[in-house]
This record gives sequence, structure tokens and C-alpha cells, in this order.
Amino acid sequence: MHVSRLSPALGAEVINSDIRSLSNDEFARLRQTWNEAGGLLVIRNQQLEADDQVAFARRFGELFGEADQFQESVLKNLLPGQPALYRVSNKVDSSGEPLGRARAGTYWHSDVSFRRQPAQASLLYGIEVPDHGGDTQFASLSAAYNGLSEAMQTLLQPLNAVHDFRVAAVSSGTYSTADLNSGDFDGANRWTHPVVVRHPETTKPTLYVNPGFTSHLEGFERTESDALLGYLYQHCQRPEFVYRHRWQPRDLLIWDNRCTMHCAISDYTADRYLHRATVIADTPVSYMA
Ligand SMILES: O=C(O)CCC(=O)C(=O)O
Repeated sequence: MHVSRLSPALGAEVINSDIRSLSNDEFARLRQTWNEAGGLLVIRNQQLEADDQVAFARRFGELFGEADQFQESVLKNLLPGQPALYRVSNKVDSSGEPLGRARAGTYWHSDVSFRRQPAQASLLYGIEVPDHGGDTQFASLSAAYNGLSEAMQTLLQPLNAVHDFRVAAVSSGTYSTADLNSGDFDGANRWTHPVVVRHPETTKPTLYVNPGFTSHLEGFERTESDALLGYLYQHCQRPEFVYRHRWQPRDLLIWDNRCTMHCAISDYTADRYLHRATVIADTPVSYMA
């Protein structure tokens, strides 16, 4: 296995590795590399069947689709026969039925942050990707936190933010009424998390807010909350905290939703088809705790 960094804030590329056959020691080293690279690995040239991807994802922890369910609107996008894989695709089958969620995540977000136990790792495998376009951007929320003044860090540390699937469902412009179910809004998809959390593996502080799912800061007027969150989102998207991934077929990306957010870019017409496995995290804990 050969590792090279992709950007100072986050990302490492791994070549000459077959994730289907890693020993426990090799897996531990890969996981350490993932943490050292700010929670983003790009593992090139993997030959994965659906079951290979799920088996590998289980090494990170329990999966959505198995130990817990996704929100209802996602269920139709799961791979038939393999509910731990979420299909991201703009393709349709011969009868015009979508083969996945088209233009998924074309807004900045950390996966499933609206749950008490949100997503830990997401493992996205590019089966068919456009020759150009359809990149995915990643921002390091821990590098962004480190880039704030001490005064701002101190202000943020005791704060809590409400995360709600409704934010993306209503305001991202990517969900039609037909995409959504009343069960999406039944209360399970809304939770309050600290704004600054302690990463459970690195123990470092990291911001944990994102424009896709964070609704507001607790205890603030809406205008105050919008202004402060708006500033943080702008700060997190500064180029020095962002890596933009240009996909190659058979890339497996593993990102850590506990210290990154990402945004898919909807700038292509060519076919795009990917499978995502999503690992369940522990409930985030405040950096102050
Ligand atoms: O399609 C992509 O590149 C990313 C999709 C996404 O945002 C997600 O799976 O959470």
C-alpha cells in the first residue's frame, strides 16, 4: 500500500491496496492513516461487489440499513437485496425507474447529522463516473476550527445546534414533494448536538455544523443564529480547508462525517452510478465535556 497526501487540510490517496483482503493489522494502519489525513481516504482501483463493500464497511462499525434505518425518503434508493447500500445515481432503468438518488448531496452536509447517532464513516464507491464533472468537495471541519481565533473558539465551545432533515428537504431545492414522506418529519430526524465536538478517535476539537442539516443555534434569536452559522459556513468553505475530488472509476472514498462535510457538484449530464455504505457513529460529545 502506498499513501500520498492530497492536500494539507485533508485527504490521502492510497494505491496498491486491495481492501477485500486486509489483515487486522493492515486495517488498523489504514484507519490510522484515515485519521491522520483528516478523515478522507481515496483508495484507487478497487474491484468491489456489493457484498465486498458492505463487509469492508462493517469493519468500521454498524451500518445504516442494518442496525438502524435511514430516513424514509431514502429507502427507495437502497440497492434491492442489499439494504446497507444507498445508490447515488442519475440513471434510470428500462422502464424509466430511477436507479438511485439523482444529484444526492449537492449541498454542504455531514451525513445523517440530524440523528442522535449520526454517520461515522461513509464509503462511496464509484462504479460509473463521468469523464469530467461530478466532482465531490470535502471540507475539514477540524482544520476550520483550528483556523478560528481563540475568542471565537471560546464563544462556540458551550453552544448547541439543532440539526433537522427538514432543512435539506425544504430548502436545498433537491427534494421534490414526491421524494419525501411524512415519516421523514416524525421527530426521529431532528437532534441537538454540540457545536464543537471531541473527535472520539483523535480526541481533537472539531466543528459539527453544516448548512445542509443544521437548523439553528439553541438560545439565539433566529437572525443571530443565521449570522453566526453563516459566518462559520463561509469560513469552513475557504479554499485552504477544502479538497475537491475528481472521480476515477473504481475509486472508493472513505470520509469521516464527524470532522468533515462534503458537497457533490451537479455539473454533468453523463451517467453517474455509485454505492454508499454508511457507518453509524456514537452520539457526538462536546469538546468541553
Ligand atoms: O455523489 C456524491 O459525490 C456525494 C453524494 C453525497 O453527498 C452523499 O452520499 O452523502
